[in-house]
Amino acid sequence: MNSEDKLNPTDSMNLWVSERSNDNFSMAFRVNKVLFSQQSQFQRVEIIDTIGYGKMLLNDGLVMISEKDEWIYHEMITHVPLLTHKQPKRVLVVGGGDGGTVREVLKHPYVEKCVLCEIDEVVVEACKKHIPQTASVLTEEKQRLEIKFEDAVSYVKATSEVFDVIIIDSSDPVGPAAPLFNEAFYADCSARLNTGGIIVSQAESPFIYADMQESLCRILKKRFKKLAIYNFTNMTYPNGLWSFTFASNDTSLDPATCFDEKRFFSLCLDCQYYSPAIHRASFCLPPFQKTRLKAYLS
Ligand code: SPD
Repeated sequence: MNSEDKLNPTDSMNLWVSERSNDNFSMAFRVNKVLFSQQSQFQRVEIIDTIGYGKMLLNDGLVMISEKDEWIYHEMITHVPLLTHKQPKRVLVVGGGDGGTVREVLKHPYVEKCVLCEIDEVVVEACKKHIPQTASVLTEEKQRLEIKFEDAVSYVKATSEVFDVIIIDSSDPVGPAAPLFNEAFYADCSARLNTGGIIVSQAESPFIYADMQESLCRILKKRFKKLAIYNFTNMTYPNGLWSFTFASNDTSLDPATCFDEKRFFSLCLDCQYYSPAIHRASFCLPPFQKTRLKAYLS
């Protein structure tokens, strides 16, 4: 038997993992091997090696990241607010236990402290072991990173720390992440922002979760004078187009235009999706989304 005759184990297994969005649509990925599967105190945590998308993290069956394109989401959730803020020194990342957002935050040398508040230690430990592409920073960074295994709702309520940028890198609004989409949580977050502070949140898809996106905008609009939404496209999340909200009480901030392009080039950020042109373009919303959200955007 020569090497080409060898059986690929997946040919015989033909195993797929799928994320079902609703009764009529699901997305499926071909599995090579299940690397990790454990019921934590909060959710089922799984890491699966797929044939086409590399390793994937799933929480309660929902795909959080894949190695193939995690950098798109992580660059956009991070560099848009950090380059819009004039001098971000203190950053809070809520959720984000895979480490991808922290990796991007710490590319900014003037960030003195990054707090990662992740409820589920199992996610962090599993990612450190199996997905170093995002999580090696969680092992290696000793100086500027503080990891708290804590419910972020309780953390932002109790802490006296203040931040220049808060990034809500949550999973979907079900299970342990559901309270991260509530008004009470954003009220506490706004109290933890320095003057001129920015809060960015993962805001689901304008195609299939438009109601949820509108509900998040309604909540943010009550707390923040400036609210915008920006989009990116990706391969891993259902339907491709996905959004982040951008909120601040600094009304002079127009995130689509007032960001530090020179800083981007001087830092030589090693980006594969984010660029100043993409930054500007990401705030151009398609009419169906703009019409739906126009009452909230400012
Ligand atoms: N359906 C996935 C929604 C986005 C989840 N957040 C991913 C966390 C990546 N750090």
